[in-house]
Amino acid sequence: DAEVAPSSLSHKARYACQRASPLVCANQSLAEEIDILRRARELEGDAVGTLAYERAVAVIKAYPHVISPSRLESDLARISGIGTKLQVKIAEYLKKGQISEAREILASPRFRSLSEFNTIYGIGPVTARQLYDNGMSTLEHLDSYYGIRAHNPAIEEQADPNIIESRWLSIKGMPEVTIQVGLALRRDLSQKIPREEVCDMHAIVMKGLESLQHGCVSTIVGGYRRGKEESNDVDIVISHQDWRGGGEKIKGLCTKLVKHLYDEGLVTHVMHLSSFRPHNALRTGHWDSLEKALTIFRLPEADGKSRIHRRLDLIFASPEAYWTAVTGWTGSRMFERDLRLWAKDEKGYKFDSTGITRRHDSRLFYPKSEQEVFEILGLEWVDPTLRNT
Ligand code: TTP
Ligand code: MN
Ligand code: MN
Ligand code: MN
Repeated sequence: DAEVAPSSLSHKARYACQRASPLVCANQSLAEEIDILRRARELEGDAVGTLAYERAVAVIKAYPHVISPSRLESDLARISGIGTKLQVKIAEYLKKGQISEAREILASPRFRSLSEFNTIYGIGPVTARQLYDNGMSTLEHLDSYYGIRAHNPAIEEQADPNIIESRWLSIKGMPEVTIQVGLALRRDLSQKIPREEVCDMHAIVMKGLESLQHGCVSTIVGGYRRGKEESNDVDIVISHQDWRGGGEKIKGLCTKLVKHLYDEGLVTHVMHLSSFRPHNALRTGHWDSLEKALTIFRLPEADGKSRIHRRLDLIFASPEAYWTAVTGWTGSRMFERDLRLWAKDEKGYKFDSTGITRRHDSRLFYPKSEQEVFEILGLEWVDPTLRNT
């Protein structure tokens, strides 16, 4: 057996946040085959089917033994999330090394187009289907529909700093501008980011931040923190070391940092910028919101060679929300979903990136570490590298 999970985390536990899910699991190719079935449902907008297959993949990702026909029958089939339909598919995989439905999906022109469209920043499943249903099937079709020329400096580069404000406004609430940028930069943005470059980006962002506000703290979250060798973007959660009064030092810093990085030529596009949201009913009196910027970033030229555009997400949290933000942005998506479900259904807490609230008395919790987040929620510690559910 490949991976040995810490003994306290049972692979049979009901919630993904109670299980150990390594980056590469004992049945990796089976998990990937079933993920194709999930992808097809997701692209077609079948929410129930998507979740069912997502849960199935999650159970397999936490299953510590190589699955054999006898294990399937005697053990795996008894785990909730693996229904009869899925058992048939797994049995087929064990016999033939593939699932025929997955092969059919991969060969389908509609699936291919929707998949390809969905790789573009700004194009989700709904837009992908609309475009396909309007007769478009290739990225070149999208280029002409969205007015992307082979070379489009206005979108590829942002040379004039004076238009940054209007560009921010134009991108906010205008999904088609995001898609134009996504299409124009697709050759860059489709390339994965190695860990070393993630660290270089993090270091340069923090250097800029230090020049604006001394004493900030940060954690690189997302897939990088879960141990992925290559990431699709860089996610950084930022706060301030001062537990008292640190919130004031963080407020408004997101916009300041983005402007600073833009002036330095590091941030080239701002796809989304949000500051404080109105407080939520359960968390009055508490600075409960996160400031967030979704940007495109490019490292400075090195040895006369220009670097490629990368996606960079910056999340600012008040000190009391720092560890819930780190937990909430580490992922995976399924892990986060089950964390919220577990907190709500099993513990009577509301958990999200902005904090933890006990429902019956609205008490707020301010965890001082990520371990404390798990303790408050009554969960065993799960290392970030075991959250690849
Ligand atoms: P992503 O950056 O989308 O995904 P990832 O880092 O797991 O993998 P990669 O970037 O390599 O594809 O999201 C990171 C985490 O942040 C994810 O667990 C969910 C969370 N998240 C939010 O809470 N809100 C958001 O709006 C987004 C986009 C992500
Ligand atoms: Mn680093
Ligand atoms: Mn990410
Ligand atoms: Mn991200």
